[in-house]
Amino acid sequence: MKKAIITGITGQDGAYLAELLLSKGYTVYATFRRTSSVNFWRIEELGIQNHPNLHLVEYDLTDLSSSIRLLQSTEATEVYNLAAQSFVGVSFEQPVTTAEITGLGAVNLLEAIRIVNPKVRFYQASTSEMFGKVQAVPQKEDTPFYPRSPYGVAKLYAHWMTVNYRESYGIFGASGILFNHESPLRGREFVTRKITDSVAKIKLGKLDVMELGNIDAKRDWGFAKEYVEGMWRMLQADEPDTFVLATNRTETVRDFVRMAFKGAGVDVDFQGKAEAETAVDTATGKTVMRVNPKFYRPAEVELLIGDPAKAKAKLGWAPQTSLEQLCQMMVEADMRRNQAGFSF
Ligand code: NDP
Ligand code: GDR
Repeated sequence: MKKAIITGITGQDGAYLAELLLSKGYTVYATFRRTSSVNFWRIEELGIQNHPNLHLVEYDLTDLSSSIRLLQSTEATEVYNLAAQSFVGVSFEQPVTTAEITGLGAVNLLEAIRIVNPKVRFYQASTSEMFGKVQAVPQKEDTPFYPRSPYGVAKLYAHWMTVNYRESYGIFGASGILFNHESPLRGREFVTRKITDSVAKIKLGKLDVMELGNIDAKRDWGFAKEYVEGMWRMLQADEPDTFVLATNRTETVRDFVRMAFKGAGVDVDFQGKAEAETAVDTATGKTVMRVNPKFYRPAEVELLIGDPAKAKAKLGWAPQTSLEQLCQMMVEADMRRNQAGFSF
């Protein structure tokens, strides 16, 4: 029976990846941080919290000695490093913490692998945020990096350390450069889920208007459940490598707002420009979205669109779910939750 470590089980991808590995017969050691009230709502929603092969392990990525003990005690042969301070906006407020967790944290695990068992296969959750300021489109594995946030810079360090441990010590370090991937399990601070949750609240009369930042930003959004399959495939490959996972379609945040309202049966018109832009319900004339510059970032990634051709050719991976289907799935989940008084 294969044994895998997943760091970040309380996050979106950790939950989906645990579900996938358990379905493949793995024993999964899934790590969570000590907090005063740990929240396992995602694995509960997937119904895997009591799976006999799922072992929840208390662990902090910033602690080298516990990384070493984690490797020793589990004897896992695959490590998926999904833990991170992953919110770009917060990384501008907490650059040092972001560097320690998102950047150096990965090195703690790489060092633990080097010390305990260099044969362990390692997956690093890299990101399209490393491309940052547009150098070329669509972005692919050899596009130059130009990160635009402390988060992007920290992830770029972790990415290069993964490549360096691959080249220096022969460690099987795979780096997945994943573009934005969303789902009903997405955290509510990220824009897609903020939008679908707000749309549900507005539709149910629990909120008047949602406030957003830069709605001109363009993102390549895919479905998280399909992206964790790509992570697994990267660790089953013959050689460690770097792969882009993306849909090769890009839309603005504004388009996603329109799509989400449509999914709830509401047509909206956008009016005004920049900081004064609003979206108005065409049936009632009510303003349901307005821009608030407080959500602008000091530096923005304007356009992301990825080319997943290498992953398709070498891993047989391709996205299946359209953005319309994904958005509809999220709106419906948030309608159900808000009707039931669910608040995560
Ligand atoms: P989430 O923010 O949902 O989850 C992050 C996880 O990391 C949480 O379980 C969190 O725990 C944990 N974590 C944070 N700090 C520490 C720490 N010091 N020690 C141990 N665990 C910690 O992220 P996603 O699931 O969306 O993303 C997974 C990974 O993929 C992240 O590394 C992210 O940066 C990266 N990524 C995500 C993309 C996306 O679109 N979703 C795209 C590209 C990369 P807690 O709940 O306690 O905060
Ligand atoms: P991102 O995702 O920064 O791409 O990072 P996020 O959903 O936070 O932002 C996407 C775009 O929407 C704009 N935006 C807003 N964003 C948020 N969160 N809240 C708002 O109110 C809002 N209004 C406009 C942002 O400015 C941005 O342009 C995500 C994370 O999951 C990272 O961990 C991951 O690495 C990348 O995706 C790929």
